Amino acid sequence: MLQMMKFAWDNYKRYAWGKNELRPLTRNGHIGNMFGGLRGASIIDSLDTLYVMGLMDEYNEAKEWVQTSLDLNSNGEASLFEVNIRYVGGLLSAYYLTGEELFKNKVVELGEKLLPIEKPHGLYPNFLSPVSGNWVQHHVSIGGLGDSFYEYLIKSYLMSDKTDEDAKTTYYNALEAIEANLVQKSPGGLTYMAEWRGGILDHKMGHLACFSGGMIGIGADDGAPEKRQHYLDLAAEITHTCHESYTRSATKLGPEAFRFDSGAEATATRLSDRYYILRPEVIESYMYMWRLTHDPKYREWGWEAVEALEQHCRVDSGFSGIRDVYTTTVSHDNMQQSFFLSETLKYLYLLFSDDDLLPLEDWVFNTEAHPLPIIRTNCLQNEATQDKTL
Ligand code: DMJ
Repeated sequence: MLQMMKFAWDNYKRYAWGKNELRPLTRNGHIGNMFGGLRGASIIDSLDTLYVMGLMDEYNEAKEWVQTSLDLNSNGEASLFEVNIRYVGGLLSAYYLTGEELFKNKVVELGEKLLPIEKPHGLYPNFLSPVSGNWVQHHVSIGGLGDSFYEYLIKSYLMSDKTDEDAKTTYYNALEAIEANLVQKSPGGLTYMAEWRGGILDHKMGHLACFSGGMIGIGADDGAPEKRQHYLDLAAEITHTCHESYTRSATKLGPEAFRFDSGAEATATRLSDRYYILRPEVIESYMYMWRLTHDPKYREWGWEAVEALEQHCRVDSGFSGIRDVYTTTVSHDNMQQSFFLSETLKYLYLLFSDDDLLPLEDWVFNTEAHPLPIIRTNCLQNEATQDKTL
C-alpha cells in the first residue's frame, strides 16, 4: 500500500503538480469544475495519508505547497459538499494529526468563505460561490452530493463522545426506516440496499452505497441491546454482498452499480454501470469490519482488491479507473481520482495495520476518510474549568 501510495503521489507530482487530479495516460493534470477555482485537490486529500504512512518527504512537499501555493481567493462555482469533505476535511485532519498551525489557519479562512449568509427555505443547496458566498443553484439532494447524511448522524454521535443524543436518535430511527423500506434479500440469499423512487423500489445498489456496511458496523454497539448483534450481522451481510459484486466480475473489481432483477445477482446489467473509478466504499467496509470482528476474510478480500488494482488499474504513470469491470482487456478512463489517495489507499493501509493506528475509539473518519479526533467531554469540562480559573 505504501508503494502504491508513493507511486500514485510521485506521478501526480511529476505530471500534474498543483492541478486537482492526475491524468495518468496522457500524463497531465485535470482541473474540472467541482472545486470552483480551488486547486491541488490531490495534495490536500493526500496530506494525512502521507503522514500516517510515514512518507515524510512527500508530506513535507505537500505542506510546503499548502503554505506557498494554496490560493483560497479563487473564483468559480464550487460544490459545497466536495470542498467540505476534501479541502476542509483534509486540512482539519492534517492539523489534528500534526498540530501545525498552518493547516488551522487555512481551514478557518476557507471555512469562513464557505459559510452562507442565508439559505432558501431553510435548505442547504449543493452549490455555493466562493466569490460572493451565495448559493449558486437551488438544487437540493439527498442522493448524489448529499448522500453522507446518514453516515454523519452516527459519526456526529461518536465524535461528540456519545453525548449528542439528537444525532443518535435520528440515526437509529433512520436505520429502522432503511431496514423497513430499503433492505432486501435476493433469491440467491444476498442482502442489499435497494433504491426508493417515490415509493417504488429499484433493485439496484450503487458502489457508493457499499459504505453502509461499515456505517452500520460502527453504529452496532450503541444500538438497543437486543439489536446490536443484528446490526453487526446486517453490516457483515451487506459487506459480503459488496464483495460478491467484485468476485462476480472478470477483473475482481466492482461495477458502479449492480442489480438484483431479471435474474441478475450483484452484477451490472447496463453497459453504463460497468465502470470502476478507483472508489473506496467496499474496501472501507472491509476495514471497519476487520477492526470490529477480526475475521480474516476481510483482509483476504482487501488483498484481492490490491491484486486487482495492481493488475488492471496500474498504468505506467499512475493508477487509472477502468470502463468495464467485466472484461480483462481493460480500457482505462485516464483519471487518478483524489479519493484514491485519500480513501482507497488509506483504508487498505489501515486494514493491514494494527488497530492502534488511528484507533476507532479515538478517531472518526469523515466521508473522504480524513480522520478527526473524538472530542472527549472531560477535556471540554477541563477547558471550561481552566477558563473559569483564569
Ligand atoms: C468520495 O469523494 C467520498 O467518499 C464521497 O463521500 C463519495 N464519493 C467519493 C468516493 O467514491
